[in-house]
Amino acid sequence: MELSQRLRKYLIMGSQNCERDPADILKEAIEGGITAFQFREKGPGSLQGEEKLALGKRLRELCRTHDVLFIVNDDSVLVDPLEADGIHVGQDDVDVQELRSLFPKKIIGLSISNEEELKGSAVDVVDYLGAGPMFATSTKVDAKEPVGVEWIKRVKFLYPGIPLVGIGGITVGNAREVMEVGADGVSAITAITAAKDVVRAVKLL
Ligand code: TZP
Ligand code: MG
Repeated sequence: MELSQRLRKYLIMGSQNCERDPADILKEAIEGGITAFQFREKGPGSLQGEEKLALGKRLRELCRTHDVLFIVNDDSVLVDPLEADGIHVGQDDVDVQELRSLFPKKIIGLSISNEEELKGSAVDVVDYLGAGPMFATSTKVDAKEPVGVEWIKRVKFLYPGIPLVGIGGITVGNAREVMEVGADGVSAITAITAAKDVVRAVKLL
């Protein structure tokens, strides 16, 4: 399957986003039909060191068993131990060219929030882009201003060949808008992790 299709329903999550066992949430999200998962153990309340690795291994195994893409957020040290399919970074993280030389064959994803970031990024070495925040979000402490779905159109126009997912404030209610302007997928944290019925939320997405 093409990467653009595998990124269609993309859950991002760490234990700090969960009020119950992250593995249970991931299992339900897989049952609901996510196609990709990003292990983003980051920010206030997140696990570190051995505990982070141990949780990553549990979640990795679930993804392997169900053939869901497993991407690790911004932690190149975990890519090999977790046998991740790839790594996702933001603008303030490791440079993507450096990442590409470290991981010639892994999937590399990069977040881009505006034209300046896009122009300053080595888009040619990455496999997909994450554009956002689409809408207001309180999940990421240092999230930038919402850019809206226009940003999806703009990135698709400039880089029609690269798989693109929307991120930030995406819900069951607005995911359609993001897809309709040309995104290949939607990624979400809260819309899935905080859903009363995770299976149903993923299906509705
Ligand atoms: N990057 C930009 S916004 C965001 C990240 C990781 C948080 C998205 O979380 P939510 O709960 O889906 O708005
Ligand atoms: Mg960052």
